[in-house]
Amino acid sequence: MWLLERLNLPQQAPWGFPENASTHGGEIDRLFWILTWFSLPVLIGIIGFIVYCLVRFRRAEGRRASYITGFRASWVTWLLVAVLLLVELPMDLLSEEAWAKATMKFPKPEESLFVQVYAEQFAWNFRYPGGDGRYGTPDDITKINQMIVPVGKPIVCVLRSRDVVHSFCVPNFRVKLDVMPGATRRVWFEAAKPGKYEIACTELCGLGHYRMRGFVTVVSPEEYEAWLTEEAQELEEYGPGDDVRKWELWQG
Ligand SMILES: [Cu+2]
Repeated sequence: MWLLERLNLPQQAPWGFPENASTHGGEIDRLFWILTWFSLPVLIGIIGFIVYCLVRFRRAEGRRASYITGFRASWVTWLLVAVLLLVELPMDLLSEEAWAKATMKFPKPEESLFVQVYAEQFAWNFRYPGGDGRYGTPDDITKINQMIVPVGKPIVCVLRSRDVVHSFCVPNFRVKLDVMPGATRRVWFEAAKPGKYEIACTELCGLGHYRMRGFVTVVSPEEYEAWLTEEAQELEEYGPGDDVRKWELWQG
């Protein structure tokens, strides 16, 4: 242990998961472990079988390889059994609920905060509806690579891409969704604790892919309201920034 202390390694194991900061992240992690442990005996079985065959049927004097031709009906049965055991059981029975909750069952719109996310080479653009609650009006708040959300409120990200396929990923929230040009896709999360969490593009989207990095700052509801007021005041004082023009172009 003294060596570990001397090395001054990070508190959290670098090979583990990033800290979970969302309400549904725990379920996703559980799912990961279920699938991992489920796959382990399968992996051992397959490798064991390969090793057995390598030894048992190795080259020997006078031994000829046998060739199987044609088709046997029993193969279909074996295939179905394998699919049932290895795909249906882990996917449907064990993981469907957590997966559905994370990707399909969205929170009620009246209880959620909607943030528009526009991906482009190579930045994340965020837009908030502002005081009137409507997009495409002069009080919209726009941000580049910076998202601010209140803790404990469902956040629905409405994702679009301007050019190529990007992928919106916030590892601490266990959120990831591909963003395709021409499609509008949604993903949601609820931050469980305040902090600053990294947003990464997890789809190689061009030469500048590496700098497609942003941050979600999770604050208390009061701080969030204060931020909105501050942004509104800034808008009044200086007018909308250049990036608002981009949003106008994208709206069409
Ligand atoms: Cu990208």
